[in-house]
Amino acid sequence: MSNIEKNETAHLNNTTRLTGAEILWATLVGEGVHEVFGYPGGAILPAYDALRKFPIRHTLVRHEQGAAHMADGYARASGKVGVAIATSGPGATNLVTGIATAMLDSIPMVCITGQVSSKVLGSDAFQEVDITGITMPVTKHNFLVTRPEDIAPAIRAAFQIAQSGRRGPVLVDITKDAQQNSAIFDFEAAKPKPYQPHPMLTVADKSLHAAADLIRTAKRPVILAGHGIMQSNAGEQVRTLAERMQIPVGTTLLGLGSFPASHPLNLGMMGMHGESWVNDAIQQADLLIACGMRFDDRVIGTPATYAPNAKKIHIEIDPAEINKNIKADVALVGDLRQVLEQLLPLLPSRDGAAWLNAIAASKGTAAVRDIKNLPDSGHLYAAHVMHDLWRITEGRAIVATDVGQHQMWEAQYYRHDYPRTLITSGGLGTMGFALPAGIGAKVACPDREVWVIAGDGGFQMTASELSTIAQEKLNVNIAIINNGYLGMVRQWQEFFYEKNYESTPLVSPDFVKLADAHGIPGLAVRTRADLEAAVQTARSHPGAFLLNFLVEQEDSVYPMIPAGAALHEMIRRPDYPAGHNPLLERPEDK
Ligand SMILES: Cc1cc2nc3c(=O)[nH]c(=O)nc-3n(C[C@H](O)[C@H](O)[C@H](O)COP(=O)(O)OP(=O)(O)OC[C@H]3O[C@@H](n4cnc5c(N)ncnc54)[C@H](O)[C@@H]3O)c2cc1C
Ligand SMILES: Cc1ncc(C[n+]2csc(CCOP(=O)(O)OP(=O)(O)O)c2C)c(N)n1
Ligand SMILES: [Mg+2]
Repeated sequence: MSNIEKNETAHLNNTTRLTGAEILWATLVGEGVHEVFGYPGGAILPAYDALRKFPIRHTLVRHEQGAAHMADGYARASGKVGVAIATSGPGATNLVTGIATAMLDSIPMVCITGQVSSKVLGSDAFQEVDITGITMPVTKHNFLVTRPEDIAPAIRAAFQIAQSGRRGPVLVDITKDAQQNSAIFDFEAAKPKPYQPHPMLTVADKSLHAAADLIRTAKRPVILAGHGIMQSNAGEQVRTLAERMQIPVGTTLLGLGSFPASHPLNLGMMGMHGESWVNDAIQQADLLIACGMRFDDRVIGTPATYAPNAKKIHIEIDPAEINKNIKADVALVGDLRQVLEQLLPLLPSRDGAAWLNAIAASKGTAAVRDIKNLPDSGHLYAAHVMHDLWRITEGRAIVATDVGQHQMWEAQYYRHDYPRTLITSGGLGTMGFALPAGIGAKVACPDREVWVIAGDGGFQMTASELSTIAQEKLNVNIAIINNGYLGMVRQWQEFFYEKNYESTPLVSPDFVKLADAHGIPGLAVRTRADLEAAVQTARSHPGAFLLNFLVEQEDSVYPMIPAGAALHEMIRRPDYPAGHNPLLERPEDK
């Protein structure tokens, strides 16, 4: 029996008797949730029935994977917890890819699934799956709730777990009878005990001083700027460290934006498709200061040959990351911002000119290899698109990318000066991520310009979410980098499988017509000359707009470290015969 009427939640107090379904929404409201992404079904229907009574905007997705990626994109753009909702069975399993995507990148997210009634649990009831079992390895934690009185404590614990320490996704599976039955709702009483960091998460003075000694005496130090900088809100502290000690900074893919791209100390992205001079600097360094990054294999190449002469200081919140991929000489386990606040007073300023000059000299011709500077030969290169999009949007857009070559070109040519402006699946590399993640980002930041950049392959994995954009009337701009291939796989086939382009050429629908079928206008762009006008048309259109960029089909992402090679063993863009060098600069690019 419900005690609340439509949209009347103000009178809820700690002795109100509510249905479990109402408790669910009331708890979410109490946690500050105003937007959720979901898809209904039988086992979650009591919750949907109660939704109209609460001040929560529900975005109806077209596939539950979309709900998870939207919640993820919402979290990455805002720093808040994203919420996704699905029914039992197939609804819940459709979330799994999105949950794993969030897990690998430590994104705070709460997924709520309906479950069959507690009395039939374990009987292979209609649409029953053991979703807590299935998601155990890809969640930070999960709950199965069978009683209405347990809903508020589980949801509140889920929010605390998702946001504390190393962030991540949490799933709460709630049986249908728990949603239907009633209990006293007491938001305050459901509060979890204060988060207790692991005892290891206090930095010992000894290790702080050891780190300070290494930094003071290093001749060739490099800061490795990772995703943890944004999660710890430590951009300012990292910048102080870099500027005061004149230490160059390389960033990971997920660290892009954590340290301004235009800052003179920023070298650019490291790793498999990073800049050669960044990787060379790391290989020659005598000290690496890892700030909230986890030495992913895309970043280190072969561990045995990684930065052989460097001592490593690893500042990291999760003790499990210490010595996992790379041995740390000094481990500072804790929140990055707090650790740096303790470390900075121990560090006087330092002159880094010799090392900075050496790195600048090492750039050589690599710095002008940019294909963004290709003369207009009538061909359109993906790098043109990224570079011009960056220029036209003044680097201020939130960009959600998919996975593949276009993702790497975006990382190389869209220069991120601001945190939380790049939303991309790094760890799992989930194709189909961009469109729903971009939708989530737009819902989180309605006043920001949002661009979805997807490949022709990945876009088709979640293209059904165009309907969500139409229904929700969201102003999201979409750029499809259409190369007619599963490009990143084709590139690997070109380099390592003797150009056997098995199953990578891709026939796609006419994306402009596809958008049109959803009431979304669009344009095809074939030349760089048409690029700017098309982008401006998209930007000035009040609603969503799709641009289908028909780019050079067999271009590859350079440089590239082949999997398993050392960081300095990069494959470089091939030289071109005299007179055909496409690396010439156009005056307007300078
Ligand atoms: C096709 C493809 C190509 C790729 N190529 C590259 C490449 O060339 N270069 C590259 O860099 N990446 C590349 N990646 C991405 C790569 O796989 C990893 O996702 C990325 O390197 C991880 O970056 P990270 O370690 O900064 O972030 P995360 O994986 O998110 O790790 C962040 C770390 O910071 C810690 N942390 C979190 N919060 C805090 C806090 N408050 N205080 C302290 N520590 C904290 C976490 O525990 C974690 O260990 C590629 C991905 C794809 C799909
Ligand atoms: C769900 C999923 N399936 C397969 C892959 C493997 N994969 C990585 S990149 C890629 C090709 C992507 O093609 P497209 O979306 O056209 O982007 P492009 O590389 O051409 O820019 C594939 C198949 C993946 N990352 N994710
Ligand atoms: Mg493609």
